[in-house]
Amino acid sequence: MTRAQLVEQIRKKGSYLCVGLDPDLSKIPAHLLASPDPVFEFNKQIIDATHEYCVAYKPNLAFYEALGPKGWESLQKTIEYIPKDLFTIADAKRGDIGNTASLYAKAFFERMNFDSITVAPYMGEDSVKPFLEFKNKWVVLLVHTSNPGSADFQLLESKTGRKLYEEVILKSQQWGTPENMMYVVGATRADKIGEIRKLAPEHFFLVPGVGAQGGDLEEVSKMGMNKDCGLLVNSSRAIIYASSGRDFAEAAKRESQKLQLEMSKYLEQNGVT
Ligand code: NUP
Repeated sequence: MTRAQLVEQIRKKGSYLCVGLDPDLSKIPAHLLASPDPVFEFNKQIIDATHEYCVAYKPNLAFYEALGPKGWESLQKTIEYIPKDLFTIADAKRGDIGNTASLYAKAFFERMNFDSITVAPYMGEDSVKPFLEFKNKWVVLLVHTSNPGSADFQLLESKTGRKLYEEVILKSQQWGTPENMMYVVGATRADKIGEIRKLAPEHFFLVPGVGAQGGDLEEVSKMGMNKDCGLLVNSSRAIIYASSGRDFAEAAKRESQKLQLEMSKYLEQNGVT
């Protein structure tokens, strides 16, 4: 998907919501466990209930890999089921030497047809560039993550006086463009989002951490939005596990609609309509 297509979807739907598809067999409603593929059945019903209100889906690979070959099958079926006008993110956090990175790119962009993949920048340029060679596919680079441990390395100061995550943003802008690279910026440190926006005015940010991790949508939107919106705000557990009963899809619909309504207000306030 191109940047223009993504922006068009955001304007059309009045939403920059990304629904995280992190299905956990110990949490999905018990009545689904009897179906031949409970994970896919769960995702299918979540997608049916939420696709009007979101512009992206982000399956986190851990939840599928943990189930072995069957998990990969559920993931493949899920990605094929997602309507084609929605942006897809493989939250796989890959990163390796060049020839290996090329095969990771092939796996997620060609075999599974994801629009984008999360990549760790730690191994540097040659580990990221192979992902950028695919037309209309995106790298979502980890910059300032939402977890407490993000301070361990990301906030270290370099010789220049800048923090490591700032160096990542500046350096990576020599590799990719706002047309094929996004940055992961956690919602739990909304104060940082404004600073990061100054370093990367045009790039989209994938912002996880709203909902279960306590990030604030209003603050994230105020600090992070640019003229094309420039945000994809992810919520996983707060949507998909809004109810653990037979009404889980209805509850997910309610939660995603609530976020979409709030988002449409912020889009309007920022003139992104
Ligand atoms: O910084 C990050 N924080 C984060 O939570 C980068 C991520 N990719 N994630 C992922 O986003 C996390 O692994 C999970 O898949 C999702 C957040 O889920 P939830 O807290 O909304 O349930």
